[in-house]
Amino acid sequence: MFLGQPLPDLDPAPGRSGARPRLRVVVAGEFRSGKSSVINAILRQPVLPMLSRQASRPAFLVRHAWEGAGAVLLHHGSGGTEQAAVLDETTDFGGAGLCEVLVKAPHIEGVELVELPFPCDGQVGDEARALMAGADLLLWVSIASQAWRLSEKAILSQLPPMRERAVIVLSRADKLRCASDWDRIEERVQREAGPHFAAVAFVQAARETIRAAAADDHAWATSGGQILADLVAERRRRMAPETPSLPADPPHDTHRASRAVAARRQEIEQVAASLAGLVCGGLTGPDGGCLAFGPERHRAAQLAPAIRSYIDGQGALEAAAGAAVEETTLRLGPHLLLVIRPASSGLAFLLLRQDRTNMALAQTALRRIAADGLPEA
Ligand SMILES: Nc1nc2c(ncn2[C@@H]2O[C@H](COP(=O)(O)OP(=O)(O)OP(=O)(O)O)[C@@H](O)[C@H]2O)c(=O)[nH]1
Ligand SMILES: [Mg+2]
Repeated sequence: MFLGQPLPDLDPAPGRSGARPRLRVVVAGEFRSGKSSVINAILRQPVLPMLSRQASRPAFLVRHAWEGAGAVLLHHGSGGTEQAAVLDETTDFGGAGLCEVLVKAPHIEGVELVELPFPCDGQVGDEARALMAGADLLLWVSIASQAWRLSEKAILSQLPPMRERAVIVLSRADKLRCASDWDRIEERVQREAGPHFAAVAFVQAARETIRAAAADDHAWATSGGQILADLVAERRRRMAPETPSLPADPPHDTHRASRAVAARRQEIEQVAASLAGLVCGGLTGPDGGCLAFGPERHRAAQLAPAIRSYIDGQGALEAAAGAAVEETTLRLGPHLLLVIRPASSGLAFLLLRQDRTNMALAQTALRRIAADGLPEA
């Protein structure tokens, strides 16, 4: 059996009682892949201890609470709950199936972060599969230097299709030797694990980085925790009942949309949804139409013609350099970045808020959007 104990209050269909449901983020991955560290990086504080030496440990559920922060509740399969004095490497979980931890972390309000314990023999049971499949967002953690092993593929292949709700998080990126290792690994994971995940993210969640992140925005960004926290918050906003719906498609798009374009839009929206910091994006077609996406997609329709004429002007540059322009990045004002790539059908672009964007993620997303192009309407 995968989990040593039954999990009280943690059923496959997350508890949705109360006025505002919580977004359930399930953090899963093989033994010692870095799950607890990813949660700590998101939280910006070292909440979960490293417990690899303990043969049996509960699942963890961490959530924000203004009152009672610091409480550690041990839930037993029998229905009983007791409070643990501390949460560290020495905590005796007493056979509890679920350890619920309350922390002061308002940036994850309305979210529960769940770590599933994976045993070292790699056996994954029905209960774990159901919890992963039922996640609002699955963060699958894999060690960057050896990411996406056959054993991981075997686990993910047993889940129902959930690509738009799943991100692969590559841990210990701080241990990679150089930037080209990041690119090489990202490309391979993108290629081999792409059918399972909407995005790839790197984390550098060494203990000292997480400790520094508590008071240092730069350290938080470096850890990779901030970008994941942004993604989580963005998903939470989308499920909140009071969240206004995305702006309607511009009439231009709606009239032109063939079934193929509609399907393509859905694919692109899934990629875009995992990009924190995205203002809007566009993919132009051979006939000059623009498939606009992102939270402020109406801005993309206005940007597209201006970008096209700007790129047209690069012909002389390409002729002089003897090489095609692969990607263009423009800084617009202090906070906005516009990244443009030629697409098979025209061009693809993303308008991004620089302070909230992981550029590696954004460039990968843009490459993917550009490569597939836009079908004819
Ligand atoms: N340098 C570095 N160390 C990391 C990183 N992520 C995890 N570690 C270390 O790797 C070890 C295992 O990390 P955990 O976060 O406990 O991994 P886990 O998947 O929760 O482990 P189990 O719950 O035991 O399966 C710890 O010593 C961490 O400090 C990282 O991004 N960088
Ligand atoms: Mg752990």
